[in-house]
Amino acid sequence: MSAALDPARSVIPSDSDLVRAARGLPVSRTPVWFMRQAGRSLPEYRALRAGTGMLAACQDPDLVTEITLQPVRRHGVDAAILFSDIVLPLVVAGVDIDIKPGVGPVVATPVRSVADVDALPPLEPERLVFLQTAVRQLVAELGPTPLIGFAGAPFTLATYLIEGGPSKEHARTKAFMYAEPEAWGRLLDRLAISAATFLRAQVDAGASAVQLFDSWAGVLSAADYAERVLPHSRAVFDGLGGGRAGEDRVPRIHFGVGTGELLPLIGDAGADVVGVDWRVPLDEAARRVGPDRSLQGNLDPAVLLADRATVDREVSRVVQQGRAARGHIFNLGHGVLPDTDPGVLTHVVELVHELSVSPARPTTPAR
Ligand code: 1CP
Repeated sequence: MSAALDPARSVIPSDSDLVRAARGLPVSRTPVWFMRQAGRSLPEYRALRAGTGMLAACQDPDLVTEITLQPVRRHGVDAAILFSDIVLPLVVAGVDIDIKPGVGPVVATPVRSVADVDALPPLEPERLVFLQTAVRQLVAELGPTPLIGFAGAPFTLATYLIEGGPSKEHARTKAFMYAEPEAWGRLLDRLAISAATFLRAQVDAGASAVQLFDSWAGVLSAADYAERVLPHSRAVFDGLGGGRAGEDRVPRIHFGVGTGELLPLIGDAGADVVGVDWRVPLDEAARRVGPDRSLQGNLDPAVLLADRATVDREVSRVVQQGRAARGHIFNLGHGVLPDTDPGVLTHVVELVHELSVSPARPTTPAR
């Protein structure tokens, strides 16, 4: 049962287990949500999306609200994540991008020169009314359950713009980064401003936390990441404002795949929580990011396709290793795979909660 439906756990989102874990405060139990928890694995999502394109769905506040709520109702997760996509700020600004089913974002005119960079339209905050309407509706519906807003980090968005669509090696992106350092800097500057605008709109409308997805940053060496990418990701967090970590600003989560070598740097970019994939165990990740940041992760999504005993053993290992971190938000190491049985996700939520109940902060109020 979600906190929204369970009066014994009625708290406000800013004092929820998710927000508390992000700040390194004691929790009643380890909070859990799943990247890509809304979407392909849910039959109710497929029914609702039938006949509506992905980008149209993302800009319809009522559809966004309903799709975002589906996994909260079904699984009792400790957070909702706004149904949207990392390319949406570009689409709203007027860049010709389509999300092709089974493929992902496809860019009509890839960015390959300084002139292409300069031709990118800025994101006007006035165009985000639909987004703020969706966030407000969600906050009202969710009650004590926090809503996570999100945006794509400059590097990961640049891979789509430069490659023209999904790619594995991101070779063209790296070539552009090396060959055209000035245009690269200008492109990432612009993407940072647009990401900060997109996040700020969500926070202003009531989101309780934000996640910056730098999904593909793991293809970079630590030196290139530090010099050519990190300053732009930091600019997103700086642009979001809200002061130092603490009660006065919503927690920030920063996630990428294959970032084992980058974990200390990712922590330095300004987040309160570092998202970790399954390659690095959380106790080792805690050593790499240090004592000032919480961790999110890191069950291998493929484990959910295995037998129940394996699922239980791996969930328990992740919960256990997460205790080494300042705070732990249970998640997968990347998004839910489309073939995942939704029943297994519900089971994982229950199991994480069972394994992590803390006597220090009981789930029912003391008498
Ligand atoms: O429940 C949720 O997590 C919210 C939904 C969500 C999120 C957080 C969607 C819906 N997209 C995203 C972020 C996103 N989009 C990321 C970062 C997270 C990650 O690493 O998985 C990335 C890289 C994208 C880009 C993207 N959009 C891809 C990946 C393509 C590639 O390079 O491999 C795809 C397939 C999309 C389309 C998309 N986004 C979301 C959905 C439900 C879909 C499928 C749309 C459809 O065809 O129906």
